Amino acid sequence: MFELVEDAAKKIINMEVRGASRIAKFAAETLKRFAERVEGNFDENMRRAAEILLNTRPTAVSLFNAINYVMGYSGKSDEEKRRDAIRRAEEFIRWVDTAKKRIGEIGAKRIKDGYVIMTHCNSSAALSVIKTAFRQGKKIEVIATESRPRYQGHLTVKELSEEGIPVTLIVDSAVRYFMNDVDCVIVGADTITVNGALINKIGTSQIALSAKEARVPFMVAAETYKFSPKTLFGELVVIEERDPSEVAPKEILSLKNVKVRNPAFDVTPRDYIDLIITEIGAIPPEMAYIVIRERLGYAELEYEELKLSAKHFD
Ligand code: RUB
Repeated sequence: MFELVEDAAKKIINMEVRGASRIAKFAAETLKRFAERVEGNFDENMRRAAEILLNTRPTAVSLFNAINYVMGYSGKSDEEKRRDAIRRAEEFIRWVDTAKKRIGEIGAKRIKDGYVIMTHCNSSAALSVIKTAFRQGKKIEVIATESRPRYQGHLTVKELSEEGIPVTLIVDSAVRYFMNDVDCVIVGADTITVNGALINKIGTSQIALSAKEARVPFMVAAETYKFSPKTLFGELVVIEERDPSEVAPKEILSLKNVKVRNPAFDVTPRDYIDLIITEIGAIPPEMAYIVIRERLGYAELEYEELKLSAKHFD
């Protein structure tokens, strides 16, 4: 019965399914499929399924928010709970799709004709902004970093090439070299903390630093389910550190006195961020607290509930 969930978890761990919003949507879809089929004690089995999914990748809060959203089901009987869990999963899936479209529309207003835009990694939200601006007839160009060690930049250039958008691929270390040619930077988000900091693909903070120094606006495209309620209650975001074999070959890894580190994400402080483009508007990073309280609906009174789910899921 748990095979379905375990298979899905494997796909997230090996990055067959990757990117914060795809992971979140996939988790909601998996919980929906599981809820449709599960037999026996509904609560207990759903909780186990949720735990398996949550223990895949630690950094993107979208996964936690997706799971927490579906697990907020209620009902008197198992059948009622099943129906409500399915309904909530479908609601979350719709949220992912409509938010992305809206972010594209809002963000495109910040892109002028003739702009050169730099992006990092492969963010569906950032690309939604870029594609929407292009579809509106704006002549734009993109500079995409390769995003070592997993080369998500290759996915970005393929996607943009298919859309007909001119794109230049650069190595991550060439960011400052090209920054003077750039009109704005747009990246995605894995998590936005309560103090407005951004957690995104490793290298994002170097790009933000370089953009600030060159006076280039740095924008983040992030659905509101990328905002972290846990950080409102003081928890720190766990930065995933992946296997060193992704970074260096065996002959390097086996050298004496050499350590190879492979953090997958880094933290960009809010002072480096001009704007966060969400589905509810383009907001300054200082608004993160309001998003978590007013939009996601987490207030202090609900902390116990959140802690409960966190305890189950961590
Ligand atoms: C992907 C990454 C993306 C964000 C946002 O990292 O850092 O910028 O997840 O993506 P990984 P989206 O490849 O390690 O998952 O906007 O599609 O949610």
